[in-house]
Amino acid sequence: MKNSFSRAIHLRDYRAPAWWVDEVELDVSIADDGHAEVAATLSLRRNEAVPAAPLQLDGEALELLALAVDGRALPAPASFVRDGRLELADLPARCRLSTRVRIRPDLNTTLSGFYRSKDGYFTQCEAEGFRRITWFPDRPDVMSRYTVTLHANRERFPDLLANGNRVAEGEEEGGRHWARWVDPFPKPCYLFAMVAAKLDRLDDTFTTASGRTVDLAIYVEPGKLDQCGFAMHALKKSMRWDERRFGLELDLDRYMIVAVGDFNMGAMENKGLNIFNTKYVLARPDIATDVDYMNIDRVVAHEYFHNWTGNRVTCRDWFQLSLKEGLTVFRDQEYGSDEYSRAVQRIQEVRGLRAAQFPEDAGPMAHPIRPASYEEINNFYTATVYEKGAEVVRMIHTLLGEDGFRRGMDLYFERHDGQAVTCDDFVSAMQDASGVDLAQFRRWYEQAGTPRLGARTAFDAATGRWTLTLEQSNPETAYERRLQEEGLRFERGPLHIPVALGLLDAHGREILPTTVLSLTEASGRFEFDLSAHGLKAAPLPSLLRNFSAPVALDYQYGDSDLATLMAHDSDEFNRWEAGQRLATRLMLAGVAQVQAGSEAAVPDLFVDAFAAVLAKADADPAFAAEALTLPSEAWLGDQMTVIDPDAIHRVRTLFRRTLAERLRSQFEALLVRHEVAGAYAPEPAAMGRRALRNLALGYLMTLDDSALQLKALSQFRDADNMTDQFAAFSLLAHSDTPLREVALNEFYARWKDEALVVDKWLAVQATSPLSDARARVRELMVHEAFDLKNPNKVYALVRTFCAANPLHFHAADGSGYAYAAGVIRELDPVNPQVASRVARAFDRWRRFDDGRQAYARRALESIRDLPGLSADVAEVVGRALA
Ligand code: B3K
Ligand code: ZN
Repeated sequence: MKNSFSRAIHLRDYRAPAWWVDEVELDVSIADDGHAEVAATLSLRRNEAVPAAPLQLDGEALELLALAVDGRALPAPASFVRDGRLELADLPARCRLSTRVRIRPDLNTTLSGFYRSKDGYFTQCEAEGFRRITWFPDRPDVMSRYTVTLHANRERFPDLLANGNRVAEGEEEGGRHWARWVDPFPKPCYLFAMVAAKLDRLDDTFTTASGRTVDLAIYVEPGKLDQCGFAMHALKKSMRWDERRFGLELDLDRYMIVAVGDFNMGAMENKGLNIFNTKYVLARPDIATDVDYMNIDRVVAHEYFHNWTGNRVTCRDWFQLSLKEGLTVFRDQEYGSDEYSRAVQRIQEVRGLRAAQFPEDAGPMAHPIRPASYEEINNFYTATVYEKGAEVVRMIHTLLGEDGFRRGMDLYFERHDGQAVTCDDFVSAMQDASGVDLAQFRRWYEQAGTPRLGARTAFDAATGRWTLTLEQSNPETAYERRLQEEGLRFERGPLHIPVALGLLDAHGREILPTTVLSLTEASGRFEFDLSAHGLKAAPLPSLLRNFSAPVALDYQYGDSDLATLMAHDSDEFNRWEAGQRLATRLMLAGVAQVQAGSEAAVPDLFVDAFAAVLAKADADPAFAAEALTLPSEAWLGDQMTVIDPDAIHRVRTLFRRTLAERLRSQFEALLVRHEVAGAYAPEPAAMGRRALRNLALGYLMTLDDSALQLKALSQFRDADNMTDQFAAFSLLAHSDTPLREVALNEFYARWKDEALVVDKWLAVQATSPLSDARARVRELMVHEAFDLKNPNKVYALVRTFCAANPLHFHAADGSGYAYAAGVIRELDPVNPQVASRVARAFDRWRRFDDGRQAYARRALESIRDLPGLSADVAEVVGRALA
């Protein structure tokens, strides 16, 4: 943990390392009392390309026992350590440096470095965890070959794993054993991994396109072998997909995935030894929902794809994080689109982007996908770096086309395989391979903020000329203000925005198929000759098809234009988008009415447009489930100058209930029609039908009808799969009826031994709209099911409450804020990374009324003033208060 006064680190200060580490030999011995000794020998070579400088190694929470150069021990090793750095001057240009340290994995609650989870030991090194294992230049541009020998008690830790291939193993005295692993690929230390545990293993093999047979293994806690079949299936699918779509084959003889229950994030792409949160490995029809299956598929693929985009070609420094994350998210999105419905995947991605990234751009943590400065890199594994990063890669794909993009990828690997590079190198490869000028496009990497794209149209019926005027504006964000304070100059300017457009006539027939325009100036005029179509009225534009750029579009669509687009646009994404736009507009009007003291009403036009989607739902149930989902309370709030969570909740509830009343028989018919027969399978068509059916049940449950409640209860009790059980359970748990307690008790009693299902039980209570939600969440903090040390539990209960229950987190009496601040203060000394993620819930605090702001400020200050506050939380809270 760094101290809270640590200064920002700047991209412009990047210097190549003065020393390379060609080889690393690690000898790790886990003692029976829970500590471990790590002996490291680094083969050092001076980097002749930069001026000579002392060797500097990073270390954190290490007890240095011995230090030697070329076998000669240096006395008083601690005297070489200052401010968390071990510095050695006057070393020979090539030498071998040996260190021996003691570490305490049993006490390591940060889950960064080497730590204990249940009965085993695991690592997490990205971004800067390796320095908690041994002294090392902990930066991604130092790439080394690793040989790792692990020693531990054989009975307790039969599985000793590290990256690469096991080359030797043996017995030792005292019931101990050892194993040696060699990773043939040079790698940065953030990709290092080791595991010592007692695990069950699922084995499989995969024959690559070039005919090599690779061993695959998934390791899980004993007794869970029946829960890893799907992850293995996903792994093989993604391996095949990467061969087909990108011509990329696995380079290893052995690929392992280890699942662990205590893990800060989703998963980690360590070379040949991925370590995963159990949430993204374990699945069985009765314990995992369709959404869980889909997430497992995507995360397994994501980590696998990193083997090329991230591991073979890695980042020069952490400012370049989006080089590997944006690109790999783009790749896993494309995988998802090829495996499931492309339109539905796109809708879900954009919904996610708007839920997390747009507010990030609008809040105190705003940063571009390649920030110029940071205090704590772990705070920058953000929606911006990941999801906006993927949007930026997607725009390059849109501008270059599939073939051009593929040539760019090929050139990128040709040039940079085995290197640590920058985002600029990636863009250059894309530009050079395609001939498309991306000079101005690069601004997306350095400019924060969600651009607003204004559109105006004019039509001359006499000549058939239609004109589109586009204007972009790039509002200043918290990021530029901060750069200024840090004395960094920055000029904002227009971005290169690809705008995909189609045109419809008054009957909804397409008269211009999708065309991509490039807006490169602050404003641009685009003319179209439509005389051939003999139009009497202006055409209806379908703008920003498939969400061709991560911008906020301002165009004055009429309500009936939106209804036409909803019904007829050939671009499925924009069919969905039109519905969201219409719903957002009408619901915000309702909020204004409520605020003015009158009652909101749901216009007939909206019910009719909605009914039209319902009528066509059978053609594509997965799409219909998306199109019939109203914009979230958080999204509605983000559109307001001052967010009013109570009025928003009231109006959204009213809209849902009105739709249910008016379309009751249609919803009931869906329930019957889309019953999925046969055994559960996480397969796209069935998933879509379950989603639609459970959406219908959700609407019907707003009617407070006891017959429907009993229907939900029997679905809850009788479902043979978690998707249907969980859908009914959530609805019952959020209903103000006696069945609520019945469902909560039965669900817990049935699943209390399945940690991931208990997380669902917690999360459902955290999102409850009922009036006792806050009291319940507080009570659950001391329930046996909760554990502050386990990130999944904190995310399920605390973060879900703060991030997904705006009604109660933003309670007018400040109790939600006080609760969150209390948890953050308690969590910070335990696990700063997780505490910091929870603290992000305060990002929007200035968007609320004065009363709420006063409470939020007090809560934030109480965190800021915590003695010994971590750098992680200090950065987030400091920015929020700035
Ligand atoms: N690369 C890891 C994330 C590491 C986060 C460190 N705080 C997982 C991923 O993006 O695939
Ligand atoms: Zn990733």
